[in-house]
Amino acid sequence: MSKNMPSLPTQADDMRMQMALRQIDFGAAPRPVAPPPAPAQTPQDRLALKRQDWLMEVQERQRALSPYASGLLTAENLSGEDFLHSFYAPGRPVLIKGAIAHWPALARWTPDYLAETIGEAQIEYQGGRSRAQDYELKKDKHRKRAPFRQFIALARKGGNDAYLTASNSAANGAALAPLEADLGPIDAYLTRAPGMVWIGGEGTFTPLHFDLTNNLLAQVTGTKRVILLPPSQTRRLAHRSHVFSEVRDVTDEARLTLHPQARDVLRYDVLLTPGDLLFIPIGWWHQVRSESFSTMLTYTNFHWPNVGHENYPAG
Ligand SMILES: O=C(O)CCC(=O)C(=O)O
Repeated sequence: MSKNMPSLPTQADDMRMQMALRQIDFGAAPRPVAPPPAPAQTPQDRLALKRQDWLMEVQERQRALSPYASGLLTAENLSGEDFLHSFYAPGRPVLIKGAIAHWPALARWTPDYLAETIGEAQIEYQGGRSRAQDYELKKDKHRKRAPFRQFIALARKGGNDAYLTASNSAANGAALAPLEADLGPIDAYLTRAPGMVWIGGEGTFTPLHFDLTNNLLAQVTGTKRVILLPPSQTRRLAHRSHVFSEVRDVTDEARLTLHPQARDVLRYDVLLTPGDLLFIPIGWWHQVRSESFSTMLTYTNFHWPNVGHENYPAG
């Protein structure tokens, strides 16, 4: 596995042995996708949901007994097989240091280079964010267009107002295509489908939410602080609209005063630096703050099924 993980040198070997013992299950047909559960209507339904939350918390406490089963691991040179067995299939996050450090983009993607390369091409970004709290939930209201050079000038200023995010990627594919030459493949985990570009200044903030896919974040320029919380913490996070938490920011004292149950949540703080990959499994809560001008890509095109979004009970 990783030369950075001296406490777990035999995990992959153990895993291979266990898998070999279970080979008999490998040919089994995939299980059909269950229909979304009916909404809780009766007091018994609501009690059943509370019991589900209870079980998730008990299981989390049990996982904490072992570093093999819990915590946020950091890896280097993680093979596709080890990524699948130790992280992707169990739905466990991992920070993979330096995995894309060799990409030409790492040395090139400064604000000046980006502005020169994309120039006046029209792009879409998320704007007017500092006047709103719900800019992620109402992302369509915040779609703005501008020549790329103008957007970069906004991003250089810093703050949370302007951010080019994954939700703009469908509109920006052609305009940002020249940047693809600066990237490389991540063949161990992903197919060759393009990633979604994020560009923003110091201070962009993505509030607490989870995604409906497994995601791989690839940090190119600058640093980001990512806070990850396991799905077992959901009961404490005022999950009321779509995939968002009303807590918004577990580091903000004012929000914690409104939502005191979120004060002692189990969380993992990650500093994402250039060259790193961060795997965020489906359903894991996260919030992200840029500490500097930042560029990043996100990918969902894993070699393995990435399902769940198609039958999420959206409410
Ligand atoms: O980097 C960010 O600001 C947010 C990334 C994120 O939350 C995601 O990809 O789901």
